[in-house]
Amino acid sequence: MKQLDPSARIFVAGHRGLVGTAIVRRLEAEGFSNLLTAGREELDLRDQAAVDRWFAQQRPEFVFLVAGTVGGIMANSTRPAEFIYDNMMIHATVVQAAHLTGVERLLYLGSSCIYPRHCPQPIREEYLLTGPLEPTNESYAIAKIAGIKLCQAYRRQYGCDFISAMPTNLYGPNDNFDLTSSHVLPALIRKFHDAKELSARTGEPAQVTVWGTGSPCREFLHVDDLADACLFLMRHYQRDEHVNVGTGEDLSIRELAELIRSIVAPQARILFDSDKPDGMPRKLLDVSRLHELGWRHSIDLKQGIRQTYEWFIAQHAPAKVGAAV
Ligand code: GFB
Repeated sequence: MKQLDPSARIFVAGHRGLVGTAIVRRLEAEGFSNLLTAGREELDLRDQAAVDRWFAQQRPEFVFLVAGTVGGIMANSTRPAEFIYDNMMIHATVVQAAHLTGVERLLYLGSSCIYPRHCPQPIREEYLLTGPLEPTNESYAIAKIAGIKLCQAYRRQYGCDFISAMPTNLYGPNDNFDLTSSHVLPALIRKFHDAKELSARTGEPAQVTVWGTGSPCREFLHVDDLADACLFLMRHYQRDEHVNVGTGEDLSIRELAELIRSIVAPQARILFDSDKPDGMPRKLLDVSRLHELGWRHSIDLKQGIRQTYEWFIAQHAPAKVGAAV
């Protein structure tokens, strides 16, 4: 069997996203020289015929399936049709084309929202499909569950070596900082940064509105740790059960807001808008399967937020680099 060595032909599906950019960065740093990518304008991953043609021409040997329509709680609840259609189609076309062209191994990336809303915590892999889903992201979760089942079905019927990883909430460079569609961590970085800037201009006290009650808990993994885990699993994991990927530690949204405030804008006041949804009360992953395989995360949350804030400033307010961090 072909190994994942630097000459392997590797397709990173979704190479412009938060996860895809981190995987490409990591593969390039390790000297992989045969990376295959395709932008949206070149290849619509929802189009089976186009995806089949692309695979037949490019002949990837390994595939990181990290493409999809993603977003935070508001985007998920207001655009459920896009979340279910785009993701189900993308997963199905890529898995089918990978099977037809004899891809050696494919890693499919899901999400921790696949688990029931009222799961025992921490969440073990076997709790999948044991209860109703969280309504704010049901469409996305159904598509992600279908992706796991696709990989398992192709393994069972055709012997394909397709594996699945379920990451917890992610953050890092190249995240989406748009306040209507982003996840909480980049949203709060932007809100505290903007509040500090506004206060400096107007002399008014800085204040930030956090959605919901602040009581839900979330676990956060830096995307460079996720990329490391994806390579680890691609190299060492060949079973059909999906694997949780996280840190095994969580904090409340209130604590997260206080942590980001301490890094970005220590003077700012925090308000809560309880008209906005809380979503899942808690979704802490049990990561013992991954630990037993021999992988652990290495980027501490505070350090990761600092680094992400530096990236944000360099991208969004380059003139102020150094001054604000
Ligand atoms: O990160 P987030 O949008 O998604 O929200 P989920 C997490 C929590 O942070 C929720 C609160 O309780 C939000 O109400 N929050 C507070 C905020 N302030 C903000 C803010 O300014 N922006 C945002 N976005 N949230 C998503 C799912 O769930 O997680 C997806 O919708 C996916 O399907 C993803 O699984 C990883 O963690 O609630």
